[in-house]
Amino acid sequence: MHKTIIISNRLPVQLQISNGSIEAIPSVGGLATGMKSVHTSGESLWIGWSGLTDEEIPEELSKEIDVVLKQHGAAKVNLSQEEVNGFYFGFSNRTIWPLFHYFLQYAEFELENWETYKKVNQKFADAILESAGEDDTIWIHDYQLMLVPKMVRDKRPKIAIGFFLHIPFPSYEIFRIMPWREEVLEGLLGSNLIGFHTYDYERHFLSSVRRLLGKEVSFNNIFDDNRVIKVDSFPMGIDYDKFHEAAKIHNQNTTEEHSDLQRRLDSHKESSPDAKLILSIDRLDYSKGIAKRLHAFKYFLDKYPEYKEKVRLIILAVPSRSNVPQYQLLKREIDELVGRINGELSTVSWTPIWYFYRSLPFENLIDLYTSSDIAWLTPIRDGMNLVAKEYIATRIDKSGVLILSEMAGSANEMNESLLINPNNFEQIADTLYKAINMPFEEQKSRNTQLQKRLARYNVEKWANDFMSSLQQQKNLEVGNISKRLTPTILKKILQDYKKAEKRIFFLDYDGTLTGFKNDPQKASPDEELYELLDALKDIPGNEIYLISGRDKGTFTKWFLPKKYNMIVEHGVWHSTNGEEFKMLEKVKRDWMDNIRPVLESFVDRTPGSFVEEKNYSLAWHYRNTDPDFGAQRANELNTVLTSLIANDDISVLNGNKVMEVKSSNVNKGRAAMRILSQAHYDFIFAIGDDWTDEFMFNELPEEATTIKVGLQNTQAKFFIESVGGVREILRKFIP
Ligand code: GDG
Repeated sequence: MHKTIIISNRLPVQLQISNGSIEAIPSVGGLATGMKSVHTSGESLWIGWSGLTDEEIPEELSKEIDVVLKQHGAAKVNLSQEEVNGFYFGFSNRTIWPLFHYFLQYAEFELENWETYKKVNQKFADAILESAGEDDTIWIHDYQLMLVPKMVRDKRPKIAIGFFLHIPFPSYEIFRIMPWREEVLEGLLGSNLIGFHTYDYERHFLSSVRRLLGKEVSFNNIFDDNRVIKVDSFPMGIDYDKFHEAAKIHNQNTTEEHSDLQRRLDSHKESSPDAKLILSIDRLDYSKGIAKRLHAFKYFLDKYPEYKEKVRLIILAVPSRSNVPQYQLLKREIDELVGRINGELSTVSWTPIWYFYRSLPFENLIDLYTSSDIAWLTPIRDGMNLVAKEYIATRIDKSGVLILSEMAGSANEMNESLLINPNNFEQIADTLYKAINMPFEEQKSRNTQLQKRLARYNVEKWANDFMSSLQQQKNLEVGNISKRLTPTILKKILQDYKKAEKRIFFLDYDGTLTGFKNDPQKASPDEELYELLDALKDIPGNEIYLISGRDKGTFTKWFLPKKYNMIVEHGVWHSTNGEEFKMLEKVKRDWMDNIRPVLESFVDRTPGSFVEEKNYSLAWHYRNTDPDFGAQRANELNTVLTSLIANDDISVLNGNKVMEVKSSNVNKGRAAMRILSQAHYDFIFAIGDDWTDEFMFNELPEEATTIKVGLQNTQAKFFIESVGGVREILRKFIP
């Protein structure tokens, strides 16, 4: 049976060892709940670190722990204290976390931590490889494991791998600061599907892939050497029913059934019925903006002093990563701030801030959500923020106001909340004022919409959406196999070739016989290519045509002495047997004087681009420009040219990082057909990589063998993934 392997830094169970016996207690976190539908026992395995270091696990218990974990469908990766320090507290939380949350000042770039991160990622990958079958599906989670997809892919080229990042992906300008940025991107590209919470993170990632790795990106697909990787956004939801039902039960509880915390909250309500409770819950993390929130609260009370004794702020800060110095400093800062504000403003009957620094049981979380009039969440940067969603889910009578930072991923889906910029104290103070005074009807109408959306796109739907998208992506590859040039298809082609008496080959040059160079003049043929073409050409019955958009001068220099047959400038000229080039088509060139200045104006405005002037066409090359900017300019140029040439007999070809303007009656298809019309061939073969070769694939007779190099849409019968495979195929035609 095929299984799903989920892999995350931590397991969805917590181990407790007491008096030599082991217990695994299921975690209540969002991820664990969300994955429940995916993680059904027997068909899935969850791999992660148990939370205990090698030093903390008595040797004699290690095997027993494995047995206990197995009962929960889990397996552990063993980490030493040193590994946890370098990998988790070090690289994950002192490099990636601050950088990806735009806290550059906290980001440390320690080579040693990076080395440990790599080593530990390999440990996770090895654990997957040990348990994974070829048809299993792997889902890797979060920033601690970004190198794992490639490490698994290298060993299992065909396996389905999905990756989801739970934190923001920063803009290219930030991401590129990291010394090991290429390795991290390459690591992620081992996946078939890469998911983010929001479109913005997706867009930032794609931009980094284009700029740093130079990969071709089309919409949300990345074309790697031989694979297409899909990138998409899947905003994570919550277990809506769990929170909603818990709140319902909570509201029906009698006073005797109330928790201690709820009793305190009740007595607060009784003593000051008009006072509003404002709640914030976060892990104690600088990205959550807790200190700023405290300053903003003070600012609000200074601006609207009439609310003194009429509001109370409850802050629940959950201890987190206390081994990292930055978090220790933050803890101190918040302790001091709370003390200062309370000291300054408290009265005999009023403490403005209730501050809890601990993790509370789930029931207490529900007590807080259901008792608070306002949830106030002001992260400075947050991948999603599930607390905002949980608060809304618990509002059974649809009362309550959510004030949410626009820097949280959840702000994208929670438009009906009051969105604020966490740095704008004036706006925050006014929004608090608005929230306190919001009529119930308005609260109800906002929360009705929010609840509907959260109930629909819950965490189960999120997980299922991701999994089905991953499956689709995988099937797409399988679907392509019918057109991929498989060894069996190639064998059949070779049989036809051997049987034939008169054979013709049309071979595109750039991107087919040779890879692309930044400077086209540098893509000159190598010895190996000459030898290959000579051997092919010398086989009786073979006619070889190089067919290219290049100018005749360059090909004269490179190939005329070799007496290769050539068609250049898309079909304007042709030469056979080392004779001078002759015109294959009569073409006009009077339009060039009008178009040249237009292209030149684009060169002036697009650094790195240049115009190539051929005898009968003009080409604007933008391979060396900034990829986003170049693509944008190409679009612009396309619009300009289309309007300019509307009545002319010329057309624009969009090639691979080049736009070429030429006479409409010239193309590789027409040229190839003219050659074919001069004799009868019983084996026709054409191979090429870009748009200009599509004319050829389209026009050649049905029986021709046409092969596209690359994974883009094509009219060719077959495709191969990359230029790397072309020569290997041609060599097969030489006995
Ligand atoms: C990362 C990203 C992204 C909190 N205190 C207690 C408690 N919680 C629970 C909440 C909520 C979860 O912890 C916190 O989730 P967040 O989404 O708010 O934040 P992170 O922990 O930073 O999570 C974040 C998330 O991954 C998912 O992709 O949204 O942006 O940073 O579920 O209810 N639970 C209990 N006691 C507490 O005291 N029981």
